[in-house]
Amino acid sequence: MTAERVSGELFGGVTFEEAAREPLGDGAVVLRGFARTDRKRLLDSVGTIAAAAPFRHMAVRGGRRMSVAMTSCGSVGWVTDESGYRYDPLDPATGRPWPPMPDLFLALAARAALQAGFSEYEPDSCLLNEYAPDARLSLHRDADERDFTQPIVSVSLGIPAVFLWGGLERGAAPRRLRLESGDVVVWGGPARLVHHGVEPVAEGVDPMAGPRRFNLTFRKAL
Ligand code: MD3
Ligand code: FE
Repeated sequence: MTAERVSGELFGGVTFEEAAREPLGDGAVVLRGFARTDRKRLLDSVGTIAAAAPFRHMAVRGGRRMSVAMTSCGSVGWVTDESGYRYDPLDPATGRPWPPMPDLFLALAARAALQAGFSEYEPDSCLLNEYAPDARLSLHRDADERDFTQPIVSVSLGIPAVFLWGGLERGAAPRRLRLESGDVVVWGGPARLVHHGVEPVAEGVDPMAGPRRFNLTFRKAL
């Protein structure tokens, strides 16, 4: 296979990137393996970001700490504490601005959004989630952003997880979807405010990431 084809050149009228598109439902598209060839460089960037803005288990209102550890990069980062959720230009753990968004992150997110029909996607924040085995994310909506016309792009890295995709209303039985290292999902339009979550992650070891799952979610927060 030629390098041109691998990077997505026209091939029988259809690019490899287009061929990997799997519609999941109204407004949601799975791009299987879209970030596979970038896994190593993405994980290296996660390490660089975490060295400046460490992963931490944040407290939610009520005081419980999340099983998922989080950090951010970009001009703002998502934080939660006793006073609620917000996007903050400073990392409360260090008092410094969040690390800049790597060019690789921006380029990948824009390329994935384009595949789902969103041109000129310019996220200003990327939330990095770290899951050890047993960590989970209960059903929720991402509604702290200002502009719901902008999609969210998510990149899975490391050990697999079962993603839960609910309806627009709370209480709808969620669909289950296995996400593996290098899978990318774009959520926009009618899917932008669906309830979603992650089942407790099973034990496992990924050759590049070790016994962990990372998820990058790109957001246009401001
Ligand atoms: C569907 N993260 O950080 S990414 C989150 O795997 C979050 O770490 C999960 O949900 C994770 O908020 C899931 C997939 C995802 C992200 C945002 C969405 C799905 C979404 C926003 C709207 C609808
Ligand atoms: Fe979410």
